[in-house]
Amino acid sequence: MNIFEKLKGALKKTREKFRGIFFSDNLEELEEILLSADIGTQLTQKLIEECKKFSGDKKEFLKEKLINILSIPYKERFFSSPKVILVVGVNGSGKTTTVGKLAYYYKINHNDVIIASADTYRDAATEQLKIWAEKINTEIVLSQKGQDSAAVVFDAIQSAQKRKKDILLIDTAGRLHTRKELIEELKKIIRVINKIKKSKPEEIFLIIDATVGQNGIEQAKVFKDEIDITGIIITKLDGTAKGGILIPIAYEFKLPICYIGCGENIDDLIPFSPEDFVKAIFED
Ligand SMILES: Nc1nc2c(ncn2[C@@H]2O[C@H](COP(=O)(O)OP(=O)(O)OP(=O)(O)O)[C@@H](O)[C@H]2O)c(=O)[nH]1
Ligand SMILES: [Mg+2]
Repeated sequence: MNIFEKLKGALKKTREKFRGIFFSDNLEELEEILLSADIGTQLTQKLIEECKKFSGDKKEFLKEKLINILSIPYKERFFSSPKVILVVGVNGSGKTTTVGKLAYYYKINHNDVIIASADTYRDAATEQLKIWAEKINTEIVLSQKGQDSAAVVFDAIQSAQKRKKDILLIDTAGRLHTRKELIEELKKIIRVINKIKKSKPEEIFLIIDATVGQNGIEQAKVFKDEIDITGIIITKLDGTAKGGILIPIAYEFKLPICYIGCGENIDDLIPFSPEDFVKAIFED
């Protein structure tokens, strides 16, 4: 199956929400469709106002608008080897699974990858990541419950430097007593990265579970306000009708969507393309 077919398959339920657009030129109906497709009130109003002023094919106009909204410029950064990629997000959003999939993706693209488990809060967090490492056949820096996560990251960078790895992928905790505590812990990890690497991490990916719908916007806000997020990965697009949520997220936060997760298998990660995404939700 090619990537586009896979994307279309994952977006099956989301596509159904947008389908009505084919059959309507009526602005009120279009407004209803956009609202029901998780575009949000504010952005829907804006799009409808713009549609009103446009005299040509409104569907084509909307398609172009959505592609523009999703086309946030993304520039990969590189400071020094190993490239450090920190994966953050609330509990259950799909961080550990995404670290596994990313490690596989980078590996098949000819990078020497090491992964580290800096989730020292949840029982068996390290074991879960170890299973992925075994599947991918990649090295892993393990941790123990209760250990200082920043210390784990310090060791992981040293280890990755010593072994001349291209990429260090770091899984972090999602479950702490409060959201504030979680952010403070992540800031501490970032300070340690700055100290040993003498630069920021190259990437901080925020993982958002598409099934939470509008709540994803709230999550993006909390993290973006506090942490230098470089990109978003939306998970669990398969099986949800709420895939439209990535449109207001990109619009509001101007953060690039880098990958989408569309299943629980190792290769269920698709590099994000605004054109393909919009084509997949609009086309039959
Ligand atoms: N269908 C589907 N399930 C996914 C996807 N990504 C993750 N999951 C599932 O979501 C659940 C939570 O995933 P984890 O990777 O453990 O999430 P996490 O953010 O690491 O969770 P915590 O460490 O507890 O914060 C697991 O059952 C995963 O298999 C996806 O893209 N599609
Ligand atoms: Mg996890």
